[in-house]
Amino acid sequence: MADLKSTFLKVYSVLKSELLQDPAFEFTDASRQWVERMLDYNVPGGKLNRGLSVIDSYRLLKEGKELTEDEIFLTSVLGWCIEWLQAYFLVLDDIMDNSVTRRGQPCWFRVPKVGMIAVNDGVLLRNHIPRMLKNHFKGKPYYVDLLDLFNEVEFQTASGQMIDLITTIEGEKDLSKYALSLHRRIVQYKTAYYSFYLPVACALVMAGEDLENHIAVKDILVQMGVYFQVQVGTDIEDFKCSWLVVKALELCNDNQKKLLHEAYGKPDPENVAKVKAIYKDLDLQGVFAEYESQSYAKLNASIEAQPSKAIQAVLKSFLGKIYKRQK
Ligand code: GPP
Ligand code: MG
Ligand code: MG
Ligand code: MG
Repeated sequence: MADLKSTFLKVYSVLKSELLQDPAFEFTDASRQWVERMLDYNVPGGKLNRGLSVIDSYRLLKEGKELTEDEIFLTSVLGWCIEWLQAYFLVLDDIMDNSVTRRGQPCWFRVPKVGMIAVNDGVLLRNHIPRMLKNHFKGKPYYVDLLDLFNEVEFQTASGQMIDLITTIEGEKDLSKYALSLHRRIVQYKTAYYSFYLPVACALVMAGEDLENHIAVKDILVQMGVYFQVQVGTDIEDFKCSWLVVKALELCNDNQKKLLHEAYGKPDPENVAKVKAIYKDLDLQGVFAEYESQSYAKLNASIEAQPSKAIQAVLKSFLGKIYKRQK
């Protein structure tokens, strides 16, 4: 595993140096240094789960057959394209959310002398993806499918980001606008497609599969992505439409509703504590445990209905990673 990660990181260096010598642009030392620093700051610093899961998924699709060096390299390139996509989203999202830190360091736009140049850096990160795909996949029969896949997923994510942003405005006016269906839509589009579906879709395309034949696989992965967000999202201070607040609004009495409306979205610890106390009174932990086991059972059944054992293995590997507390 540690070995796979170091191989993966070596591919990052290769991709970076190709981008820094892109013949379509005449780099100067200063511009090359800017891009290099920007990439090192924003691309490889996360957990790399999304990128690494392209290689894992492809291996499972090949039913454990040893991958060739070429296959490892190409799946790594696709994995890095996803990491680049994520870097692009996060650089811009941090500006939109006026965030302070990301991955334990200041957000890129807060670094001295960066500021709003970060907007253009986001655009560059996004443009690097088709350049890497062109460098390594042009001429493959599935090249256009890869371009199409990245375009589709980017569109879905930007649309999810939009509903996230406009819902927060509505919610500030009227918390009751937050409902489970809306919450689902936001996390589905904003994160599930690029985080869960995209890595497996990349592996399927590389394995020669037609994505049109795998709509059920997409649905299962998107469901897992939604569940994953439910599991991690809290965001009381940010006025976020999280599963917890939506569920609380559904279950609370009038008095609790009044308290929630007063305290939700306020940054001070007293109000956050009030919201948490209501969550506790409503036994949201128990409600969540119930939701968790139901969704696990449902996903497991959908996975077992998949005709291909190899695809079942890919999906089960994702399921096992996110439902850690399940046996
Ligand atoms: C992060 O959501 C947002 C995205 C991953 C999508 C951004 C899409 C763009 C087109 C810019 P978040 O703000 O809830 O997450 P975090 O807490 O990590 O900032
Ligand atoms: Mg954010
Ligand atoms: Mg955001
Ligand atoms: Mg968040």
